[in-house]
Amino acid sequence: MNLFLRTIFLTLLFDLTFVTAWKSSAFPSQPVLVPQRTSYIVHTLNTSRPAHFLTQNEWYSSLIRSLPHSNKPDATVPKPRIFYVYETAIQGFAATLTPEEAQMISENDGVIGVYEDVMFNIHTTHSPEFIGLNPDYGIWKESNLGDDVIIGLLDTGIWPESQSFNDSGLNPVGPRWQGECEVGIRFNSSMCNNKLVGARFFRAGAEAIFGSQVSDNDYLSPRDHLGHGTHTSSTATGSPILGANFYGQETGTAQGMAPNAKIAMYKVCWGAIGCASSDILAAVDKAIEDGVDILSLSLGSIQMIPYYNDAIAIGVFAAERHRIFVVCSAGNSGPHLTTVVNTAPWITTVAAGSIDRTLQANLTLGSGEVLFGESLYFGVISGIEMLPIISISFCYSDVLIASEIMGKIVVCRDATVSTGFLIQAAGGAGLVSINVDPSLGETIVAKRYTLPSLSLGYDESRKLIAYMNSTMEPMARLEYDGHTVIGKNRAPQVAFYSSRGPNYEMPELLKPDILAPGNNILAAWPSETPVSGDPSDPRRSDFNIMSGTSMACPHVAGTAALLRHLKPTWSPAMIRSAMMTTALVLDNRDRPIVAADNSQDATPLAFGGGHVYPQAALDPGLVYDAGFEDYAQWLCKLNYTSEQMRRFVSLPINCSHVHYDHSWDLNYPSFVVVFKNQTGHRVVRRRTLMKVSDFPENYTARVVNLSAEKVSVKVRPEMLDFVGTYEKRDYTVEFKSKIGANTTVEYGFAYVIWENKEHQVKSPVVFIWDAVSVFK
Ligand SMILES: *[C@@H]1O[C@H](CO)[C@@H](O)[C@H](O)[C@H]1NC(C)=O
Ligand SMILES: *[C@@H]1O[C@H](CO)[C@@H](O)[C@H](O)[C@H]1NC(C)=O
Ligand SMILES: *[C@@H]1O[C@H](CO)[C@@H](O)[C@H](O)[C@H]1NC(C)=O
Ligand SMILES: *[C@@H]1O[C@H](CO)[C@@H](O)[C@H](O)[C@H]1NC(C)=O
Ligand SMILES: *[C@@H]1O[C@H](CO)[C@@H](O)[C@H](O)[C@H]1NC(C)=O
Ligand SMILES: *[C@@H]1O[C@H](CO)[C@@H](O)[C@H](O)[C@H]1NC(C)=O
Ligand SMILES: *[C@@H]1O[C@H](CO)[C@@H](O)[C@H](O)[C@H]1NC(C)=O
Ligand SMILES: *[C@@H]1O[C@H](CO)[C@@H](O)[C@H](O)[C@H]1NC(C)=O
Ligand SMILES: *[C@@H]1O[C@H](CO)[C@@H](O)[C@H](O)[C@H]1NC(C)=O
Ligand SMILES: *[C@@H]1O[C@H](CO)[C@@H](O)[C@H](O)[C@H]1NC(C)=O
Ligand SMILES: CC(=O)N[C@H]1CO[C@H](CO)[C@@H](O)[C@@H]1O
Repeated sequence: MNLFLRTIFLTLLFDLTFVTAWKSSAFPSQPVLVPQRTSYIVHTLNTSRPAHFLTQNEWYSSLIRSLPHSNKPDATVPKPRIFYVYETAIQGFAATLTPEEAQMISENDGVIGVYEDVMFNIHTTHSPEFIGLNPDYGIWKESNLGDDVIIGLLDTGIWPESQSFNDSGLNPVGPRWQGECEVGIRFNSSMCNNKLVGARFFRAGAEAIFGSQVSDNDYLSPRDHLGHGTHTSSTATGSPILGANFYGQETGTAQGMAPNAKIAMYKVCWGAIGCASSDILAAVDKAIEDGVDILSLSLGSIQMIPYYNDAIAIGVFAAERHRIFVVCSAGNSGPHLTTVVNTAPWITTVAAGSIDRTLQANLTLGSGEVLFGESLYFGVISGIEMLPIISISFCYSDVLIASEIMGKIVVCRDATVSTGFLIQAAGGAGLVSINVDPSLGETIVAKRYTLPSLSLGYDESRKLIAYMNSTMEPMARLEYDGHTVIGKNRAPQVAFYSSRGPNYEMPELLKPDILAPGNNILAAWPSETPVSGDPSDPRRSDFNIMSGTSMACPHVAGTAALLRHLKPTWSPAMIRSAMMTTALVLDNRDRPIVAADNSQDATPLAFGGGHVYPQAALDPGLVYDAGFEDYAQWLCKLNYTSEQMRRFVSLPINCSHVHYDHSWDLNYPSFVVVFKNQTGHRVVRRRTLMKVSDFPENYTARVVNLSAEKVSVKVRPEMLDFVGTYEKRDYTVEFKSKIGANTTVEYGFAYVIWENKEHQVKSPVVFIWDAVSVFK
């Protein structure tokens, strides 16, 4: 993977159905928003405050006053210029500044970082049972469904009237909770309850950049207009609702992963604008103070930002130090390599997989052949007669000629919801969206078209094209009865759009960490928001089906809530380790999980440890722990200067004093080994295991060497005996390349497994042969 490709593949990390809609400027009623001003987050070291300032605020105001033109009246610069003061996640403030002013501020003593405010984007019920949760036994029952754990979500807000946030039967929140239910448009304190315990909104950062456009098409309050935050919150913690469905599909009980856990919503994302990093940081700052246990962020940057310039990575590092489990979506820029974002080791990074449910629809061809697709269209279309079918590569408005498509089924590549509107308006009878890009494979992102429609994967699309080639008068019939089919497909599969490793910032840290359900997920939806997100769509529903790593992230947040409740002493790293080492690498057919884009076995670069399996995570046997000291040493290993180190660690750290030999590595539950060109290149890694089971246990090491002809792997010692709980043991693994590297980058894979009769503690290993130093 070369570096040039990397930048091209960065796309919006948003629900895909919205992404495609946006790309084709589907919503003419929503103007393209143009930034009006620049603003910056100024990171200070509070111990360096000059003595004559009594408070941080005095010092910050004086920094602004010291700017050359700060006293000149300038109507375009808002007053006051400082719009946030940060006290918990970092020390510092956010202010409207020109780039030149930001540069001047950065030269002051005690200012350790100045980060331009950048926009992040949101990455867009059956799933609990699919991942092995059952109300009658196991982790759900034992954990009291996550009672008393508070999950903070940074998102687009929440629709408090949804039955998913009904607090019937829940205990009041404990006194340690300091959160608030902020008042705003259509939102007041009565809307919080024993389920939704806090709701705040942060818009000063977005307003500093975009002005009052922030409130266009959105509520100036924690209320959700876009729908994304309502969907993710109910996925993490929604109360059970019998018979939840989206126009008859996915009928069943909808409930979140931790149905008794409590929610705190921090609205930081605004309409078409996105989420300003200064607002996200302000929310993290508050969430730490409020007392959340878990932070779930289904959003990310559209650029790769080094950790030392990433205000979010720096801010959530403080959250981790408060023992908050931080989980983020990996991004929707797959299947290309080196696209994963949110990769700091104190963040758990989640990839998206499919579930074993298809929203089945058939396309019967004139030849009698039946093609299988999926549909979210909810009207009755079965029994319609055979209709002529016409193919129009990309269905842009200028090529849709009414006289040509009237009464016909129109075949389009990668159709959007608005394409559907155009076809409908021109008198088309139906829509078949095809995929002719093999790299997108068989993942079907069901879209909310308004006319009879279905979408086909790559293989079925090829068959349709061949049929249409073979006859002068192609005919077809859409058939669809509104039922979902369970267990028909191999699942999970890694969704094509799920972002992949290697980790650009630090290739020797495997990201993403874990896979969770993210494709075609049913969850709560604001009852006043159009189901397709398009303002001209008249359809409304209390539930909706969405896809993206955004939907995968809250599944892991909910799982963490169950673990936090049952294992209150476990650190965030222990919780992550438990999930990663017990994750599944086989699917519902007991075959290796495949990647939907090429139907090949998926690798740890796509799914980290594998598919999350909460029941097993409760009893992992052994865990890899890590904390502040480990992460600080790891930052040293990135060769950060002491200036850059101070952004994470307020005490001065001189990295050349940090002792580590060549085998030093972060105590992470996975391995990435980068080999340079010479044959026989040898790399040794050290890890420390901690026993969390109650009884003395011995473990033996086993290596699954999928690349055995290219690498030899030796674990020392081969056996470990543990007696007391929380006892620790060290081991090393030697990896030796049997081949030299070539000019292209190559990959190999293995698993290091510690096991006995009761437990299996499995770590994925990725080998990268990189002769040309594509990776740092
Ligand atoms: C500086 O900030 C830290 C938290 O980062 C806090 O514990 C400490 O009390 C602050 N010191 C001063 C002088 O404000
Ligand atoms: C919450 O659920 C309970 C039990 O299902 C029901 O009786 C009650 O009306 C619901 N509350 C609201 C506000 O809808
Ligand atoms: C909050 O709003 C609801 C609905 O508009 C209203 O019934 C309720 O009285 C309000 N509560 C407060 C505390 O203002
Ligand atoms: C359809 O026909 C065209 C031209 O005859 C040919 O190039 C193409 O390969 C055919 N496609 C399929 C899928 O058969
Ligand atoms: C689709 O085709 C399959 C196999 O022929 C059939 O079992 C199923 O009932 C069909 N579904 C609909 C909605 O017609
Ligand atoms: C850090 O510097 C050392 C010594 O110059 C070098 O071997 C190592 O590869 C560097 N690490 C990174 C992540 O750049
Ligand atoms: C860090 O330690 C090294 C070796 O002890 C020393 O040479 C260097 O000057 C120190 N750097 C700083 C910034 O203190
Ligand atoms: C590895 O390859 C690079 C680039 O081809 C070359 O400059 C370097 O000398 C090689 N190193 C070894 C040890 O072969
Ligand atoms: C572990 O192995 C040691 C010998 O190395 C043995 O004495 C001990 O009984 C074993 N413990 C368990 C729990 O099997
Ligand atoms: C490099 O190419 C040679 C010859 O094609 C092959 O034998 C070797 O395995 C390749 N190296 C890697 C790392 O795959
Ligand atoms: C998958 C694979 O190649 N496994 C091999 C790993 O190495 C052992 C012996 O070292 C072989 O027995 C396996 O077949």
